[in-house]
Amino acid sequence: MDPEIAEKYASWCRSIVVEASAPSPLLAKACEELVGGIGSMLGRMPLAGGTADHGRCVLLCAGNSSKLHGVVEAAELEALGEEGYVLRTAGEPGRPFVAIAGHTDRGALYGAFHFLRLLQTGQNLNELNIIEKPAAKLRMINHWDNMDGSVERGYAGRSIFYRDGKIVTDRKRIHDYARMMAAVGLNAIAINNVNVHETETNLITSELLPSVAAVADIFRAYGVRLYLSVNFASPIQYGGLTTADPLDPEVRRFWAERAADVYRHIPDFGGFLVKADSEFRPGPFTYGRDHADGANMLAEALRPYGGIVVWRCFVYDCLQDWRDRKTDRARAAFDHFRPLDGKFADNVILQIKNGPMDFQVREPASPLFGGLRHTNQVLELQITQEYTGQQKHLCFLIPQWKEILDFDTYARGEGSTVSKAATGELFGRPLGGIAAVSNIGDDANWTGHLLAQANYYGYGRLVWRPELTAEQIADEWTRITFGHDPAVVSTIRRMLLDSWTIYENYTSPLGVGWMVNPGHHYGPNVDGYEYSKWGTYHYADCHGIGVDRTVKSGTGYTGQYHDKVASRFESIESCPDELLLFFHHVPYTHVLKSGKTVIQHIYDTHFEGAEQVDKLVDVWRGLEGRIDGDRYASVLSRLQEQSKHAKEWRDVINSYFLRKSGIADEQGRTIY
Ligand code: GCV
Repeated sequence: MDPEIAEKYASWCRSIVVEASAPSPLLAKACEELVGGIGSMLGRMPLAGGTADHGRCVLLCAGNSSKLHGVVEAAELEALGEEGYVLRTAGEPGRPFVAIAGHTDRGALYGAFHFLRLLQTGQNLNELNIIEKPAAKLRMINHWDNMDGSVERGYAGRSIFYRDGKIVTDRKRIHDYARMMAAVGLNAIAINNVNVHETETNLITSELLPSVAAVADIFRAYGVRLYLSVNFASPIQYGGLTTADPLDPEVRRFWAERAADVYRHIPDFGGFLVKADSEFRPGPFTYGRDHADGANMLAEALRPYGGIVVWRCFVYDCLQDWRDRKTDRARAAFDHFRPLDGKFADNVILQIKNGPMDFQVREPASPLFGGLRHTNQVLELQITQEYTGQQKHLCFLIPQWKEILDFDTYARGEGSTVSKAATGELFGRPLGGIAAVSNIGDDANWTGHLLAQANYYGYGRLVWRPELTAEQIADEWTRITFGHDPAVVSTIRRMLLDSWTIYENYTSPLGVGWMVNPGHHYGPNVDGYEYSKWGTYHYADCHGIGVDRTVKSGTGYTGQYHDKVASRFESIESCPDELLLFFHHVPYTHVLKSGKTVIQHIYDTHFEGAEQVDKLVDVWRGLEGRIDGDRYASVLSRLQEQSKHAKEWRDVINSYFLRKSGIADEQGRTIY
């Protein structure tokens, strides 16, 4: 930190005064974070627990306190709700102080982290007046961790929670992780994979609940609630019953007993996350019941304790016949859940993936946003880079998420964004929020690719304040992580902001998706999923490519959107280029709005994308000596892998389409 700025900060941060109506562990944590954070930044520990009467200080408050009189009024404090806070510079001349005030201790904790962020990003403290509360009530992380220590779609080492079928006993890493979650504003975590296998089915049993409770204690200390993914067939697998029929009284009793046991161990347990009737997971369909029957049964069990059911909408036919041109996987979630709108209990939230397929580099927003009016919903994003380079490639996902959040569903006229639908604001739903699949593991730097940390950080920041721009988030993360050297900040910020477009350039074109190797999903394979059962096709032949999802001549998917959106996607003229092949089958000679033909666009973007990655390597090399050697080398080696691999993508995709179409590249570049 610049010594001059450090000196200024030090004058504010000599002591921390804590004010609360009752003793509070969360406030104690907030104070501990301030002391530790300030101490490590300034090299001087502030004094904690003094009074406000000795000159400049930081005043940390939860609830109303006489020290806030004339600084934060009672009504203002109350308006902050459960999690909001005020950061305000106040006090008499000569004895000013910075107030960090929440209506609750949880608000104060988030305020403390915001204050530390101000110092890390070099902000002036003289005239602070910041009032914040989160846009989304539920700000959740889903871990796809298994108890054998593996992480489904994990690219950053092994699980931090489990090893060899057990919850780890050394929980230091979990503790650090809980701090990290709170620091970026997250408040809920499901600690096991939604694909709940045999061992994990037992997480809700008396044998394992004491260790789960110990993990919940760690998260509680940072205001994060713990959830578990459950196996819908638990009554059979664990309960010794012959059925998991949600309307069967014995099954209901089973779940009621499990819920009671869970809450005996974890009084503030969040609830159950459920993947049912999806990719071979059990669910209510087996018993001729629907998803509302299934979800409501679990909701009833959790209701006495205030728990919720987060029920996933990722339901589709994964045994599709590729010859069947009528079934369209993109339609599935809406077709299953739209007819059930209004039938779910109040403590059920439907978790909806951002797009209708599965976290591809480009998809339109799911039509369930704006399509469900009477049902709580939560948007599901994927931080882990399953389809976006698996943390070997740089792909900063905030710009993608911004587009999703800002997508206008027109459900209640203009401005009916996905963000408002997910938070519950659009239809006045009591519950709502955003969840995302974690990208962390036990790698020393948490995320494998160091720069992939920016996705986790940015996720937290964005769900707290969706109006933040990708630029702001990239800037913040870069400064917090690497300091303020202008060359470093501007280079890394630019790299992050360009990376999604670059990745899209050399991978699947124009919204078509899926051209990856089956199973592990890394690397190009244009027909990898073309003749498979998964419902993921591009229909490329010698004339053209793309999926006709129109009402007029295709699968009718466009009709799931509200009129204004539906007609934009329905017509080739108004469909945006970047989603053209998602919605339409067109000849390679079709001219895009950019003025290029589809085939030339494919060639150009793939050559350009691979070149852009080479430039990323070059600009990163320009930072040598400006950042520490280890981090420099680790990112460089990932970028070098990306550069090699982008060329593989370029050549596979271009060669495939040259051979299919027989149309030469206008620029005569080498295609194989
Ligand atoms: C957890 C995709 C992934 C699966 C994942 C699934 C889901 O299909 O490839 O690994 O399973 O989505 O979201 O349930």
